[in-house]
Amino acid sequence: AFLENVIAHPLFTSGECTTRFIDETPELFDFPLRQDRATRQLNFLGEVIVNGNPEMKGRNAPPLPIPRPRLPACDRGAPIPPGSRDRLKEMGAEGFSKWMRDEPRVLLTDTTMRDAHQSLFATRMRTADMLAVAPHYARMGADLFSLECWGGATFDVAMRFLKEDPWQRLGLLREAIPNVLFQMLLRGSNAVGYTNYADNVVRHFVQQAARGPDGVGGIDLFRVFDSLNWVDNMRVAIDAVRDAGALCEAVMCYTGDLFDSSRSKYNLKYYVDMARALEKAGANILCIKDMAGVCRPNAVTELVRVLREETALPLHFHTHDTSGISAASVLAAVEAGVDAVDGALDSMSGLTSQPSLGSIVAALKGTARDPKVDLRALQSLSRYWEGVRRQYAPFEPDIRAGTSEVYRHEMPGGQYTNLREQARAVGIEERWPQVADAYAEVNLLFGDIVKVTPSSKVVGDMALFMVTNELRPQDITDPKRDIAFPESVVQLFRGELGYPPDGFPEALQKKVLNGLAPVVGRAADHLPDVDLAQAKAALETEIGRPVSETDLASSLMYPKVFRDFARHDNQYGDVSVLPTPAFFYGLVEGEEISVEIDRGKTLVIRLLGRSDTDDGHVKLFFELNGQPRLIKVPVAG
Ligand code: 3PY
Ligand code: ZN
Repeated sequence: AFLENVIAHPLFTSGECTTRFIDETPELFDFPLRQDRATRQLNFLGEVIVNGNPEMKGRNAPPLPIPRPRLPACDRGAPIPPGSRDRLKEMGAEGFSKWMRDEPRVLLTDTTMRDAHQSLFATRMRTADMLAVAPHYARMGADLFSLECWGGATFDVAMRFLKEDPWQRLGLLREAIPNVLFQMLLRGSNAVGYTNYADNVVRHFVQQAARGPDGVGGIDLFRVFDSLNWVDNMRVAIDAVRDAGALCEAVMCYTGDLFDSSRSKYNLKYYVDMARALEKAGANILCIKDMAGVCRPNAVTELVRVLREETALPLHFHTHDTSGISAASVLAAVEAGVDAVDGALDSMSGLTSQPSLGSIVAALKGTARDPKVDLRALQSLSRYWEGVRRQYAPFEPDIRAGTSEVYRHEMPGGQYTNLREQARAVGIEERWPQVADAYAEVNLLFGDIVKVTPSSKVVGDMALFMVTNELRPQDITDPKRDIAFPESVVQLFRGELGYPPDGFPEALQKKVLNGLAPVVGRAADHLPDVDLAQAKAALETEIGRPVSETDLASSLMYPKVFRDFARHDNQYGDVSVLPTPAFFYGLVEGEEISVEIDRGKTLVIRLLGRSDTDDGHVKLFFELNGQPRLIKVPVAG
């Protein structure tokens, strides 16, 4: 236990400990009476088997057992070919950016491990499923431009629902895939949260993300956006990314319709001005982020053509397939000269996710922009994801086809499944079409704003509020009608997320704020820097263990979620190593799983049977590495 404490201590891991480390670090001698790791894993499994994973409340488990996803054939020990990350190391961010612009091939990003599952099954994909295939990616996907595998909603969902450490995911993936760029989605001053953070918290977060846990290496390409397209709210993040030596991809969120003269706010000039401002702010790459999937082929053609003329930066196009025809826009963007595009591997594509990467590759074969990647390799990776996706069936909404309605409601693909979740949680899932209509109405009430996390969450909150309270737009604007607006709406109109370039509609702002003063300038300008050393010390005292810089970053982003996660981790240990069906659905009698709790240390667990007791417990009979083990689980009230 002493050695474990030493190894886990942040001073030791940072390499900054001196010979006085042991004398001056009394907590090294704290040996809490903790159950061993195997028992804690069995306790967790016991809880899930008897009481269910809390995440499964109200959902039906798929028929069990679920067949194990089949990994593609690949020599996991073969040398790893050089990839885009090696190129970045060689050229530096600026040289890399020039290389991108001059490259005739269109470059491909695979979003499977971030946006695709965020958009298809509420961000629930677990580390274990990513890690299993990571060595294959390093060898079979080495031609890819980048893997979007972190950030966005994955950060809080990992801790909140999956009870795993997002930093650990990043570090383990990094170790397995040293050659391809890792890309994350960063919400500017909102970092990976839903509100502005103090500038030094954002800087600290970016530093940690670029370094990775224990300095193993982390994110190489940060896609930075602001939920109201407000460049001033992106500068701190942009500077931090550049200071870290990583690639800074700055985003223009695409909204509305470039060619709709009745809605001229988001016209070509709007994007050109923004692109110029981002280039000046220090971007290495520009992203057209079509988060809802409403950027029509003619619009993207014009944008790419003009933006490539007006700036010296390479362009990256991101879209969602909610309409069912987003590949037309991707192909149009490629034809117009876009430098990189996003897609998801076939089995994780379509619907609210990205268009199919494999089909994009096939469609461009033999053209001047042929991406020249190994399509067969991508297809076999996709077959693995198909098996993985089956495990998450209860988290998929019942959407079977593309829908042209997206052009009206403009809901981001990454929000769609989450908002449906929220609707389900408040018991109005069957009124979903009304929620979608209300979403479009709220957008107009709010002055036709950019809708992307977190502004989209506010629009979603308001839409749910209107549907549950049977409110129409005229009720909202009626000066004589009192409305208790949701907290997030008040925050938005106060400017806590920033402001759209033309502000919010004045009359509604006045009504929502009800006498509250709006924030002047950037909200983050009013947030004092956090004393990081003090916050860390306080956290260590509170949770009774040494905390790392990445723990600190998690706690600064999500204080309560992090503490709940730390408590869970203390009680049950690292449950990210459990196979996904066992984590969500428990084990069926006779089922056996093997769980690698540490490198080279594997537990073989089999559920032999169960019996109910008359004192409100269930006895579970396990076999652990061949030895019988009994676990008594209280039945939850
Ligand atoms: C996120 O911020 O999580 C998004 O996916 C925005 O598109
Ligand atoms: Zn997206």
